[in-house]
Amino acid sequence: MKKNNIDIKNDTKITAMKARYLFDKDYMADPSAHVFNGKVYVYPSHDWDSGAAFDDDGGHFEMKDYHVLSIDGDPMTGTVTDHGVILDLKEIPWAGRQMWDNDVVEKDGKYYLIFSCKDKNDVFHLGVAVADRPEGPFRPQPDPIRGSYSIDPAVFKDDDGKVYVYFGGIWGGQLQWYKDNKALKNEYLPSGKENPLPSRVARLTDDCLQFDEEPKAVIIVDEDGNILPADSPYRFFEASWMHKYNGKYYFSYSTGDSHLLCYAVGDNPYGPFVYKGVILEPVVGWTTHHSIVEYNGRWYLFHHDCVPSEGVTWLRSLKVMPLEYDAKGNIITMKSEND
Ligand code: FUB
Repeated sequence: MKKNNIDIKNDTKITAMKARYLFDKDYMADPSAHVFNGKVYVYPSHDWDSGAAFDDDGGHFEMKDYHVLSIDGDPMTGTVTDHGVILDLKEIPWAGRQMWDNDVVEKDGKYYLIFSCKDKNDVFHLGVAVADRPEGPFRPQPDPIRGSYSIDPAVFKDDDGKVYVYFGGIWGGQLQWYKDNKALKNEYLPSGKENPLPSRVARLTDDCLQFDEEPKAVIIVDEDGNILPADSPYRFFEASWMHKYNGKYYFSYSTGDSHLLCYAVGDNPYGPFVYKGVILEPVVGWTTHHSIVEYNGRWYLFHHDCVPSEGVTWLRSLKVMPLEYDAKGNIITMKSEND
């Protein structure tokens, strides 16, 4: 049987996995989790009810600051601490509005928060803010990363110390405004059997403040080497993440309008990545977004849903659940269950 995208999905067994709501005192989303100094830190977006109307470009996500959470011990049971505001829109010289997803990497004892935000002309870029501790406070750079565009940065430090940022998101994330890293006169969103818009990856400079190279396309192929087409429900939309398992590079992402978290596996940080399957079935709410982290020999999927806000898609709540692999290194497909 030809292993096309649909077959891969239809063959899949779905495991219901109990998830924990991490923080019930506030709405937060897009969790980027990392272990720093033996503790899990979670860098989310900070949702609030701004009154902005819902639209297809995410105008209702009008976030204006970032917090960081830390967890004492096991993510499923440990006490969660909110360390408060680590960066405010008002402190970023170039920013206009909408502080969307962010992520943090540690390099040579400093912590670099890479974040997506619109400039004063309503164009998304990636910015950097630097701290001496994972809890911040983070000091923003005066300008965005040169040549950066779109949203959802995920930072990955490889075993050799090199740092890569994966980024991009279509529709409200503006990825369709660019081709070959240049702004288009007219935006273009591929459809049907055309190649889809890919996520991008670029190595960062040693000081983690700029791209060290032109961003490259993150190509996802099926097991026959064919690029997943634009009309595939498993194609990239936004929310890139990278982790390494048994020496392989696992690129995971949200499929946006088909509401899945999927993954693909490659042999190096640039890919190509071979599509492997669905990590998480759709959650309540339009967006789904995640990170994957190992803590004390166990793996966890951080994500969000809108159950506590009763489906208000711009008021999301953070969740965590165990993530498991089979003997071949495939991630077990899950459904997020509440207590
Ligand atoms: O939080 C705003 C946007 O919603 C993120 O950038 C996307 O990934 C989606 O989760």
